[in-house]
This record gives sequence, C-alpha cells and structure tokens, in this order.
Amino acid sequence: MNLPASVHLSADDHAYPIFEINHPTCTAKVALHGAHVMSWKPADEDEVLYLSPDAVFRESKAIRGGIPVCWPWFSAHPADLAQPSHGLVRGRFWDFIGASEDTSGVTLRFGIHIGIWNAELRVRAGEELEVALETKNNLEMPIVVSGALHTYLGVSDISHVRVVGLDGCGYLDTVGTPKMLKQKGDVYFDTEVDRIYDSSSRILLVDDLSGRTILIEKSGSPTTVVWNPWSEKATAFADLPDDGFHKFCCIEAAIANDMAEIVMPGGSHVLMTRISVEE
Ligand code: TA6
Repeated sequence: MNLPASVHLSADDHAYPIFEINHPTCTAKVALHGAHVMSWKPADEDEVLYLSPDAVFRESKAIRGGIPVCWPWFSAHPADLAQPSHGLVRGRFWDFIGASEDTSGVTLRFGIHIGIWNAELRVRAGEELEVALETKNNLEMPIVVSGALHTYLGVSDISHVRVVGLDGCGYLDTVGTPKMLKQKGDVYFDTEVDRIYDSSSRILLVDDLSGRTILIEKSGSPTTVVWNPWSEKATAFADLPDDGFHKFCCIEAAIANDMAEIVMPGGSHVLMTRISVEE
C-alpha cells in the first residue's frame, strides 16, 4: 500500500486496519472498517472527537464515537424494518482507494459497492476536518438516498454545552411520541435530546466549561441531527460507559426525516461536514 509520509497503518491489528495520520497540522485516525474517522486533533488543540472507551473493534459492529457513516439510509430503513438501523456500511470494511498529502493536510479516499449502492468517502484532515460522502448512481434508474455523518463531538460536560444557530428552526423531536416543534434560542442539554432540525446552516457547539467553540459547516444536507442519550438511554449501550453521555454531543450533517435525495442515473450527491475549532 503506497502511503504518504504522514500516514501509516497501525501495527496493532492487521485484521482491523487503522490509518494513523501524523501531519504538522493535525493527528487523526481513520479505520478501514466503516471508513470511520475515530480521532482528529488539530495541532495545538485538544482532541475534537469523542471515542467511547468501550467501543468495539470487530467487523459488523459500528465504532461508538468518531464519525459513523450512516448510509444509504438514516435510522430505520424507510420500507423494511428488518434492515439494519443507520444503513449498511458502518459495520463493513470499505475499500481503500488512496491517500495524498500536502502542506495543508492529508486526504484519504475509501469506496464501497453493495448491490445497487456505490459510495466514495473522502476524509481531509488538517487544521479543519472535512468528510465528504459521495453517492454515485451507476444505474439507469434514479435512486433515493438518505443518511448522516453522525459526528460525536467531545465536550467537557454536556450540561455546560449549548448549540448556537438553530434558533427558529422547525424540528422533529423523536424523544417519546414524535412531535414537530420550533427551536427557541440556543439548544441546551438537561435531558435526552434526539432532534432532526430542518437546517442547512452552519452551527456552533459552545462548551462553556472548557471555553472551546467548535464550528460545524455542511453541504448536501437539509437536516441537522442533534443527539445526546442522557443517563437512562446511555445505560442501554454496552459500548458506552454509563456516564459517557456527559462527554459528547452528536451534531450530524444528515439527510433525514423523509428528506431523501434523488440521484439521477449517472449522477451523484455529496453529503459533507466540515469541522473546525474557533479561536
Ligand atoms: O442520530 C441519533 C440516533 O438516531 C439516535 O436515535 C440513536 O439511535 C443514535 O442515533 C445512535 O444509534 P446507534 O445505532 O449508533 O446506537
């Protein structure tokens, strides 16, 4: 495998390859399994992504934390509940396409082909982290795709976090009986939050305890999912410590809540999220 100087494969487990990036602008880790960004730490900053200490690293199990790739659908399959939640590719090894680097960062490219589904995932790690998921329609008929880049952002404590930029947006609150509501002001966390916002705009995650602000920009995504399981739900996840919910907030660039994208024959759609730490 021909890798640039800043990229090497972890020596730990050849059955579960992890690409380790050590570049002047950042360090990062990306698993071949799920084409899953596990870690991103800009130079002179703390780690930005949350990775559960109880995450499981074996085929068919999505890594808890980092940026799971939920595709070609988000949450339950729209027509077949027997299908896995959050799509087909979080729990599979992707194909490694290639890697390159320059003075501003490193790019890794991965691909997957399952039946009618074809995707490429590009990870650009530098002073910012950009993840782009391209759905390619190689058929002679339209395909309908949804999904999310399900980013787990690390925080000092979720009760000291607020999400800025969703004021006035409609959202589907999926906690308990689903209901459509409208956001008033910033989003705060003092209970389970699982919301699909009608929003294409950039938003800020402000950690008032650590003083860090993270900017999340996106494209190709009509909805933003904001999630924290809080205490009761957290105990239901074997791959998350019971108190792990304190340490992350998911801000997901998504195509969700019936907002599927139609990709025409020969066409493609790109779902992108870009994360940076505000100075
Ligand atoms: O994105 C929020 C969500 O859909 C929640 O409802 C919760 O299910 C979360 O994803 C995690 O799902 P997972 O399948 O990774 O446990």
